[in-house]
Amino acid sequence: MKSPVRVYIGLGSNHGDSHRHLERAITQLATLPQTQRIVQARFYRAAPQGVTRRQPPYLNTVVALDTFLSVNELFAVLRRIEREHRRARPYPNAPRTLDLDLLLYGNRISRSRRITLPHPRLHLRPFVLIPLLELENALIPGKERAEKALSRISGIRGQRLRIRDQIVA
Ligand code: PH2
Ligand code: MG
Ligand code: MG
Repeated sequence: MKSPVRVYIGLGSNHGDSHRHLERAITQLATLPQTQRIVQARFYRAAPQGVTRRQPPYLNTVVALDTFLSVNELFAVLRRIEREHRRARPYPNAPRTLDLDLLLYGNRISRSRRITLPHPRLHLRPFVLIPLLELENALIPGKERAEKALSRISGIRGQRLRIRDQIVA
């Protein structure tokens, strides 16, 4: 019997009712076909990272799923859910109602034109690593475990502070 793949998805919102967008997206993910188990981390309020224009803070979390969906199927589903939340893309890194990033798909490494696995910036982002670590000290294939990645960047001034303002949902 084939076994499901453990995947991790990063969720972010900094436009509209972010709390509602994340809650609804998690319900949508939990009811996907061929998908078994969903575990969610708490919600974190985090300053936008790596953006050039001023924009509102993010609400971020991470969920884990066990799924039989392929990478391509899952990727298509994530884009569809974003569209259902009226996600617009007026310019790169614009504030968004919902961003769903495929972080890890089992231990898959992929550099196709559309999908890079693991997510190329996962190991540099405390707003991803901190909620991810609530679920598991996951191995970032080709790199190291999440805890190690976080310890590497937490020395960088301010990185940790920006995510300290935590909401327990
Ligand atoms: N997403 C980005 C850029 N910057 N900053 C935070 N705190 N959270 C995000 O989800 C985020 C970001 C691009 O997707
Ligand atoms: Mg993103
Ligand atoms: Mg994205």
